[in-house]
Amino acid sequence: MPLIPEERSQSRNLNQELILVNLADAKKDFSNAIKQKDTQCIAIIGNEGADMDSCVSALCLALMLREQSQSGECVFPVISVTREELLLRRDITLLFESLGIKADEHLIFIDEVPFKKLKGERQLRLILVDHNTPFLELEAYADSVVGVVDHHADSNFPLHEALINPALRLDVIETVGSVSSLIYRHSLNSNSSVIKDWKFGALLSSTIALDTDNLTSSVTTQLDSQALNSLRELILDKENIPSFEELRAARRDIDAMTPSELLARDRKFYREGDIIFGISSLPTSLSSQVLGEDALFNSGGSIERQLEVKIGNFSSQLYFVHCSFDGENAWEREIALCYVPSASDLGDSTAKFLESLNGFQPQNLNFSNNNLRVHVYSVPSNLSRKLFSPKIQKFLADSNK
Ligand SMILES: [Mn+2]
Repeated sequence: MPLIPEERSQSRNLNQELILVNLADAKKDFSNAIKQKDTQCIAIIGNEGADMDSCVSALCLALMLREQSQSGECVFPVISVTREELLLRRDITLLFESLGIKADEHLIFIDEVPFKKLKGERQLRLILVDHNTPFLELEAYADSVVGVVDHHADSNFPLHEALINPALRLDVIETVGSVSSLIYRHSLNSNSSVIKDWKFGALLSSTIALDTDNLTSSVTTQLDSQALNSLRELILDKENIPSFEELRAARRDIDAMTPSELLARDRKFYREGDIIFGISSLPTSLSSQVLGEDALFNSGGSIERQLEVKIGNFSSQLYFVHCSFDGENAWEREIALCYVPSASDLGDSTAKFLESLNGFQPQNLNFSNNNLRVHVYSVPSNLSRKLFSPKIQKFLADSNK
């Protein structure tokens, strides 16, 4: 059903339209499939941070898998945030705009997918990209996960086996700089026609460049280099594709964002036992931005009404803000710990734990009132969020014992 009929695809200019036509078809097929009871709805979805890797990998993989889907199956990509939240990711909006990808015509957002209904009708299948355990919002649909393509540590999350078409079975977790490189490799063996569209190359190459800092970052692997170099050949003569520098600047562009947009922009939630904690990332220093007059925390919208940061039915008990920025001489990082002081001892014990960590220097930026306490630390510059969050998870797991 979702296969592009032969006549139609030939009547169009393959190099111009294929990605846009197929994304629009995916959206239409999705709208029909969710109204029926007998169609398997196979959602390809990135992680909740909805960075470019998550969004682009979901789009490109879905486009390829659609060509291999059978009747009774509807494969579609899902942007893992709302339409409003996507606007806060200016690297992605810049890239999509330059390629003619429009929210209304081409994209399906997480809040448009009736997950509960689809699960109830046993129609739901999830293929996770750029993560391999369903994030909090999708926790209730864990038993619908049928596939993963990822580069994070393998959580050995069990895949549901009641699939479907063997062509759609994917269980790929490899340490590479970008999931988009894995998607590129998949395209080499896929006979897919969408890869003939230069926009496919533009999407994946932009993402790999950002994820690997143009192949200079330590996460870069041979596959990333090979993928980026080959993909760039496909788009050599194309104009209007934003450059690596433009995309990187757009990624860091937080101009005119409100405090709560800043926090929402790249937020993730984690669960450890009964405890839920959130982490936001900022491309700026807390020291310069925060706890001053235009404060992120003590302004009216203070850390989203004193830490009642909610996702669905959950409310997070601890909240971290992870900051990465160009310091005076080098790349620097800071972490703020925020919590409601009266709620439990958890915040205080977490503060003690952070102080015990190597390289955590408490800063004189702490903020406290009856409703909110904030501790700020300067931390080692190599402490990415990916490295930091497991430390917190382990600490919380140990304190649960
Ligand atoms: Mn990624």
